[in-house]
Amino acid sequence: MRPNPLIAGFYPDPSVVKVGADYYLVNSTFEYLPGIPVFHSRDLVDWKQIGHVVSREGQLASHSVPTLGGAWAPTIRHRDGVFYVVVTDAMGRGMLVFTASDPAGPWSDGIVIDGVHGIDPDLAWDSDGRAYVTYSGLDVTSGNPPGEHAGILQVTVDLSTGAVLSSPVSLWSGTGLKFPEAPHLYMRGEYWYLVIAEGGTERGHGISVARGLHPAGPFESGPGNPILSARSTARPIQNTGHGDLVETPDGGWAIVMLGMRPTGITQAFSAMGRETFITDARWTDDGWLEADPVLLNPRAGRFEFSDSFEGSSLGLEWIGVRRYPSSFASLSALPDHVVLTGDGSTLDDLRPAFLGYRQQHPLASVSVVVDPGASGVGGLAVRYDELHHYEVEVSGGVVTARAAVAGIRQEWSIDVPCDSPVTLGLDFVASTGEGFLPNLTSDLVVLSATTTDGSRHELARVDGRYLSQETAASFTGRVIGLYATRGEVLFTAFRYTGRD
Ligand code: 6LW
Repeated sequence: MRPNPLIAGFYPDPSVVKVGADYYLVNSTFEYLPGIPVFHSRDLVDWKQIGHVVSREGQLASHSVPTLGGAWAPTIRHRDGVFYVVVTDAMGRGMLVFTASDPAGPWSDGIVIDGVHGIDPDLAWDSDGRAYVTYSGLDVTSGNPPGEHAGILQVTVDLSTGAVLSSPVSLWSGTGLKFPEAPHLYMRGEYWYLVIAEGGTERGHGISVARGLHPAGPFESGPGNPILSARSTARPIQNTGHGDLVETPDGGWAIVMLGMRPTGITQAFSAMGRETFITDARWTDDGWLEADPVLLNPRAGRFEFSDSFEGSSLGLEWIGVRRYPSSFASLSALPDHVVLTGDGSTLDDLRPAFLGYRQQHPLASVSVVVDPGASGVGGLAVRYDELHHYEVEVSGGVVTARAAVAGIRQEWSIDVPCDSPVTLGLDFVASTGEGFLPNLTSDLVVLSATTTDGSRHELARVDGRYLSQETAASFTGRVIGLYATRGEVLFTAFRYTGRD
C-alpha cells in the first residue's frame, strides 16, 4: 500500500501526469509565492519537488489577491514535448495557460484564456489536436463574491493565443450534489470519461464519473456514483475529492486527490488543511471506473528538516505571502544566516516579511535561533491567514508570545538578556492539558523561548483548533515561518521535526 498522505501538508487540488516512466504533480498555492510546486516521482511513492510554475513577478497577480484568491486548482498535461499547466488565478488574472519544455522550469509568463470565467480548468486534446478546456462554472475571477454555479462547462481554445474558439457548452455536472468541480477528461478505448468532484470541498466531498463518445458529450452517468467519498464514514481521511486519474508503473490505475486529516469526534479540526492522498482505481468489465476507499498510511519514523542557510539560495520549500522571499530575505548578508528585513508590516497584514515552511505532521517541533539586534523585531510564527496566527517574537530584550484569532488577541511577555540571540520554539503536542478534552479537539501549540544560558521559558499553550481549515475557513493550511516586522533580524539553525 502506498503512503497516505502522499504529500503531507498544505498541498491541495493535486493534478498528475505520466510522461514515459516519469510522473509530475502540481498543487494549488493561493496567495503564496513562489506558486504551484512541481513534484517528480518515478514510482508514485517518493516525490521530490523540482521547481515551481510561478517563480517571477507578473505570472500571477498574487501580490494583491485577497485571502482565498491566487492559484486555484492547476491541471498538468503533456503533449508533443510541451508541458501545460492550466489554472485559475482567482480574483487575479483569471484563467491561464502556462507552458514549459522542462517541468522544472522556467515556465512561460502565462496566457489568459480570454473571457472564460470559472475554476478548475482541465486540458484535453481530441484526435484532430483540438484543445478542450473543461472547467467549473463558478466565477471567482472578477473580484466579486462568486455568483450562481453554472455547472461543468467546456470551450475549445487556441492554446497559442488563449483565444476561445467556441461558446461555453454545458456538460454532465454530477449527480446533483453541490459544487460540481475539478473536471478531468480522459480517453480510454472508445469512450471519453469525465471525472468530476461534487459535494463541496468539505466533509461531503466526492468523485463521480460519466462517459460519452465525444469529449463534448453527451455523457452518461456511471452506475456507482460517487465512486469515491469519505462522507458519513469514520475514516481518518475525510473530505476526499478533487482527483486526477493516472496509470501506475505496473499498468494499474490510481486516483491522486485532496483530503484532510481532522482530529476530533463530532467537531473536528484539520491543522494541515487539504493535503495530497492517493488510492487505487480500476476499470470494471463493462468499462466503468471504480476506486478504493482512501486509507491512512503515514510514512514511518520521524521526519526532520533543518536549514542553516549556508547556500546562496533558499530551498524550494520556502514560501512567502504575496511576496517572493527574495524581496525581504537575504542569504548573502551574513554567512549561515538568513536576514529578514521588516518594513513595518505585521502578520495581520497582507504582505508580511514571512518566510514560510508548511507544517506536515500533526505532532511537530520547530525551533530557530533569532537575533533582532538593537532595533529589530521578529520571530517564529504559525500562520493560517492574516486573521489566524500564533507567534513568539523577540525585540529589545523582551520575548512576546501572541495568539490572534478572528480579531481576538492575547499576549504573554517575558524579559530576556538583550544582547544575545534567543532560540524560539513552537511545539505541536497532543491536547491533553488541563481544560482540554483529550484528543477530542485539535493539538496544543506551545510557544517558548530558550536563552543562551539554556533556560527554557514556556510563554503560552494555545488550543490549535483555531488554526485549522474548519475554523480559519481559508483554503490553505498551516505554514510555519520566520518573520521580521522591523529592522534586520538574523535567523539561523531552523529545525523542524515531525511525526504522524
Ligand atoms: C478548488 C475546488 C476545490 O478550485 O476548492 O476542493 C477550490 N475543491 O475544486 C480551491 O482549492
